[in-house]
Amino acid sequence: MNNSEQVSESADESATDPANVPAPNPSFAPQHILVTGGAGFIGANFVHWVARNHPQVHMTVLDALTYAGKRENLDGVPAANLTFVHGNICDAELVESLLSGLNQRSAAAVPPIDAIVHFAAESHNDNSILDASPFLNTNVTGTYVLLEAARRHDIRFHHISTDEVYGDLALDEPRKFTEDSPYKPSSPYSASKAASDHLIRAWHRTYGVKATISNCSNNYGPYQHVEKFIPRQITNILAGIRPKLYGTGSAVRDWISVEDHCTAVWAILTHGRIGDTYLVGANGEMSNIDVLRMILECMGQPSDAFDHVNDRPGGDKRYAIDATKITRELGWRPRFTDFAEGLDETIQWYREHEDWWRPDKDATEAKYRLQGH
Ligand code: NAD
Ligand code: TDX
Repeated sequence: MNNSEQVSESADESATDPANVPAPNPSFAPQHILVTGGAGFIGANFVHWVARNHPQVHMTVLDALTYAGKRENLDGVPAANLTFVHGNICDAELVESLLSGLNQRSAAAVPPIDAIVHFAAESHNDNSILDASPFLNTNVTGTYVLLEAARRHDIRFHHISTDEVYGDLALDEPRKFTEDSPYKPSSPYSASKAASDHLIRAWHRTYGVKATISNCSNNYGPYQHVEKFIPRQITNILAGIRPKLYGTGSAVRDWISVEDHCTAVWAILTHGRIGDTYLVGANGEMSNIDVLRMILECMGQPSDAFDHVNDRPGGDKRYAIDATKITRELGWRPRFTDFAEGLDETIQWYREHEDWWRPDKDATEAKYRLQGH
């Protein structure tokens, strides 16, 4: 892979403590990033983070504004940093027009797009069990469209993926996922993400696309859709509905603050080894029932004030990330490792943003009732 066109960046605004970043790889200083799915949960957090920490970078957000995306998630991002395009990543003509600069605002002197950070996806396992087709369109075909565009324009590509591509681990084993774990996805969602990872690897190897992949564990924080575990339970309590726990609640997830995920993506984009995969996690393993009990306690509810509901068909038992590679190679470390504190702040955010979540709540719960959840 030829990195010669990648330019040096002063390490002043590194994703983590710059003193800890050994930066063994050629560094890359993006000037204009195409952020797909930037109006969703993690994408929006990433756009806010980049605008705050790297204000010289322009971002074009391409987002279809599905049920999971909201334009207002980007409110507060300075106009100088952001171009918002409402559109679909499967639309090859639109993607081409963005990379060719045809869609650019004439007034601003914005440099051409030199990187794609690809968050856009159908992201919810339960939805994929009801209907897999949007998952195949967006996660597989959409990724293919973006890869072909990155190939034509020879630009940097970072793909956001998930630890779910590795299937699950037993509750009682010490093993964690590493970059060498075999792919073994369980759900239509995770199978579609695994397929997209394979496309990235193939386009790198065959065509030399300058791609990297991150596989991250479960994120929590502001702007997460109320369909997901933590926001669903918080907003249930706020709406006077009893929280719903799948099965016994023994399944384990490895929680990471969304801001820590964003700094990891930045570290990989700017210093990652082209063609490589990096696992991202914060040693945050916790059973679902323990997380729910923490939410109940924090919100002043009795510890048994919830319902057990149907388990997810094929539901994964445990995820756990070994983040040694990204720590050793890029000096990245999670900063927000006090889960109780992070959960408390997240609860506070949902308390203060009822206008944001309320419009989605009824439809989300109605869909869950169909599934016995
Ligand atoms: P999300 O569902 O909150 O947001 C997805 C965004 O993509 C939305 O804004 C939606 O409108 C947009 N989108 C969907 N289809 C599109 C299309 N065809 N064209 C353009 N835009 C489209 O998802 P999220 O939780 O923010 O996840 C973002 C990425 O991170 C996904 O790729 C997901 O697989 C991955 N990931 C998520 C987690 C997690 O805990 N949420 C963990 C690891 C990896
Ligand atoms: O109401 C619920 N009750 C419950 O017990 C919901 C919605 C979920 N659960 C359980 C199922 C899982 O064991 O909680 C766990 C977490 O569920 P989700 O929030 O749906 O997340 P998960 O399926 O683990 O996937 C998430 O992390 C990996 C994201 O949604 C994915 O996009 C990401 O790839």
